[in-house]
Amino acid sequence: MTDTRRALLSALAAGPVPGPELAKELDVSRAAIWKHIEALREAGFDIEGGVDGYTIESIPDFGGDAVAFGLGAPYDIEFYESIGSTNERAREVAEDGTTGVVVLANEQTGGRGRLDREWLGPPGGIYASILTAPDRPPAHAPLYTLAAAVATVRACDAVDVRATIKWPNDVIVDRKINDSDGGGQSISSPEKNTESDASAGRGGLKLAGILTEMEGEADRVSWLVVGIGINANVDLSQLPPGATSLRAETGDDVDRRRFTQTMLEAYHDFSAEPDTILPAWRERTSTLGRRVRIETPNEVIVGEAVDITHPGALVVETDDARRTVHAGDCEHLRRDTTDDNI
Ligand code: BT5
Repeated sequence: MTDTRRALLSALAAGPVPGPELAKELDVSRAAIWKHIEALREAGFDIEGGVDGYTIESIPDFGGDAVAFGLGAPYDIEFYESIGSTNERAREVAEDGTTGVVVLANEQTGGRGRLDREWLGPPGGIYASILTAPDRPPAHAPLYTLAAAVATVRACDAVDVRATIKWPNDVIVDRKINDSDGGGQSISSPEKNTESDASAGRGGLKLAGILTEMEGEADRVSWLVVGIGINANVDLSQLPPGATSLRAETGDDVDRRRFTQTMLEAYHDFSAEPDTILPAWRERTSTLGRRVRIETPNEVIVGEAVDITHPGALVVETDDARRTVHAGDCEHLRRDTTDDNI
């Protein structure tokens, strides 16, 4: 998306603006404005050209221009109906030094999880890779994974899906927590994945995952790509066991445009004030206070998760020590168990 297109969308978001005024404001010709208006119409915007100027009557459900329209964060959106992996594309974009770009897709055909695992990306999802270059040391990168998780949970709040974060990178819907909430917070789940429900006690149903990749020099990140995959308007039949989607949780399609905007705006706010990330994460995690089993490349650690420390390490009290775990796969164990084999 060009700067002009972004400026045009933000000018139009403020209300009707006459073409000549737009041309002056954006320092381009009237013909250029007209071309952009036509392109927006082709992208699905309904734009009226009245006496007061151009007015946006309706916005498409999803897409690059749709998300950029009224977005309260300074990102350019590069949108694909279908792509292999938005993280892959964001890495390519990063190569020439570009930053401040979100690669966004409706479908992923070669999505990646951590450790070369697969991430299923059926159409109707939200697959977003946020490319930035924060002025921070590479060791701080995990903080941005946590920021993305909190940003996603906040967007879930806005569509009445009560999600929590399972360390380090999963956004989950914990049936047990929801069931015991009683009233206000509880969610209906019209579509059930029985196999998944069986795993709820082990850490809930996975709604979103995050994959953070970066390149850096000794003291500074060169580029950082935070890839977020959200099962939005997707049927459970298209997802692996143990997964859920926003549609399955709410019983209806959600507004992916608004969801993406809320998430990107929250992520941007956290990135601007990294000191706010850990406190916000503590408020929305379901890992702290739980018995957990963490598999790292070298060992299995079982104990109670008691805190998170900068830049995203989990503090676990085992039977004989207090351990700080920087990376691994985490499973929530039932509170009453001492066995690591459930
Ligand atoms: C993750 O890995 O959870 C990170 C997923 C990141 C995906 C985003 S989408 C945008 C961007 N572009 C990419 O190519 N990737 C990022 P991990 O913690 O390793 O979990 C992977 C595991 O989750 C798989 O092995 C499956 O068991 C499960 N899984 C795969 N697809 C899923 C889905 N759609 N929903 C829930 N679980 C899924």
